[in-house]
Amino acid sequence: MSLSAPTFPAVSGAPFRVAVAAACYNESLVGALLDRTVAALRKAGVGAKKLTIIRVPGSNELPSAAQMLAGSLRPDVIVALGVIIRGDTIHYELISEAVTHALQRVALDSRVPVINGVVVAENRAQAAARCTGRIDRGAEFARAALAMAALRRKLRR
Ligand code: RBF
Repeated sequence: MSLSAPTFPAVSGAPFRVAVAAACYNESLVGALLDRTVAALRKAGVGAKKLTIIRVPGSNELPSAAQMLAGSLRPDVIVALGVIIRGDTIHYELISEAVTHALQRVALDSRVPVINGVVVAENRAQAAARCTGRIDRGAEFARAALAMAALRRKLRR
């Protein structure tokens, strides 16, 4: 994962409905990631009533949750948050790859952008740097979400 955060213009979140699905596995890390994502969305203007947050057991459940959210709420964008740590699972590669592909599939099938906010890390320290440390992945995911929500609104037929 790159350390250089993408730079794109700030987008106001005021017009958008945003749904966030967050895994409970590695709770302290995902909880911090969720707090940072929500803080950045709110700071960008997403109203409290336009923000839906649901929790699922682990990252493996994020694609189904995203699919359900896309079908029921029809939000402008979905953010899927999780933390997968190599040492914690022998099927680390399998889960992270499967989740990545499935989130993309949900986005393409539902036409609702899905932000892949699953932090995949070699170890707990690396994951902590991205969720609670100086690398603010939460804010990055929030910015990506609003950029995609704005793009969808602009180009949607
Ligand atoms: N879920 C995560 O979000 N991150 C993990 O690092 C993680 N490690 C797991 C390790 C093992 C051995 C197992 C069985 C599950 C793990 N899960 C993890 C949970 C997984 O995403 C899912 O919730 C369960 O497999 C139930 O489908």
